[in-house]
Amino acid sequence: MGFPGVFQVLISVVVDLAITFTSAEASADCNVTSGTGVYLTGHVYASFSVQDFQQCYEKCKADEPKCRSLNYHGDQTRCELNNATRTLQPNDIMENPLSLYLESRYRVSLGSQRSVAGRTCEEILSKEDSAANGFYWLNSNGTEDPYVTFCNMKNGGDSSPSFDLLFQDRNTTNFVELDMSAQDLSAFTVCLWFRAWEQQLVFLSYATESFTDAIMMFLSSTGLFRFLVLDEQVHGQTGYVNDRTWHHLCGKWANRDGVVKLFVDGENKLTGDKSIHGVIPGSGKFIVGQDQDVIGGAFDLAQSFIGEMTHLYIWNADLEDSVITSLSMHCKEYPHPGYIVGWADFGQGLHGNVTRRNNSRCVTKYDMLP
Ligand SMILES: [Ca+2]
Repeated sequence: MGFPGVFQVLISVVVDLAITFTSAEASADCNVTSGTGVYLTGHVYASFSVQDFQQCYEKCKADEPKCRSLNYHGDQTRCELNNATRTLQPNDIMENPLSLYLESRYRVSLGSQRSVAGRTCEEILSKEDSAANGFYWLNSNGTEDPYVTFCNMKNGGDSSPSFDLLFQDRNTTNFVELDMSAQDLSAFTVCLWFRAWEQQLVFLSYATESFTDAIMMFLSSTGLFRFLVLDEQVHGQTGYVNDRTWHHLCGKWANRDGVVKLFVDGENKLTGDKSIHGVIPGSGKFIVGQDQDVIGGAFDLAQSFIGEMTHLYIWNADLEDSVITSLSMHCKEYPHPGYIVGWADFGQGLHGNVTRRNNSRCVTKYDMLP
């Protein structure tokens, strides 16, 4: 092939691109993901001769979303349709001066569908200029099943506060401990998400010198929920929750009116039949997954938590019912401002067979993606 032919092809491609990309948005898309002098190898599902680039482009466009990108080899006027993109397969880009690689401007954005899961939130943010806070498909190590997780894009895709704790078996050695601040509480709200593997679970307990059950939340094997505040108990039937789906649990209390309320999945399932007054002392021991009968110990094996937990937050106020209901809609970090203990605080203090899984798998029915 002589030089005139080469130039003719390049000019033809440039002209075609000028025709194809007329809007600023399309040009930006082209700059990010497409390129001349390169092509994607290993993901071709159709290969055929065409008259020019425009014809190749039309073929791909007609076959979206299966066609996610195309290679146009100007020296052979050959069109190749790919079922993958450079975005997802950056190592499969090859160089050839007379080739042109193009991702469809209508392509499915990274992380928006199971088939185009990203590796990390940061990767999605770097590949998709307009990625907003929300739920995305991820496949962290490229081998496990893709899963949906919340990505905090406003924070640069930093997913370090997004993790689950797995209580792998029922054992008194499995728990997470946190020393509380010296601040006394005349009101609180505690919320968490869990996916239980069995019945009969203690979610948390807070013990101080004067109250071993300053706060305690326990679901018994009969579906009876026991909620203790300042060693006083309110209880009621909430039913079982060991169905291996994620549930939102919130308890709140205020000395002001003495009312104790429990919410499951945003619904008020239990309101105490008595007023509990007093002040919960600070500087006590907060334990996730076990009931303390003395500070930091005397756990009961039959009550140990078994399953997954995430996004436990404590506020020093009794949040409005409507706020709790809205918190139950989406499983994500940073749920409501003003908390005094956040989920990131439970990244340490893990004991026994409690393991950390990065990128929380917790989603609600509203967080599901195609
Ligand atoms: Ca206790």
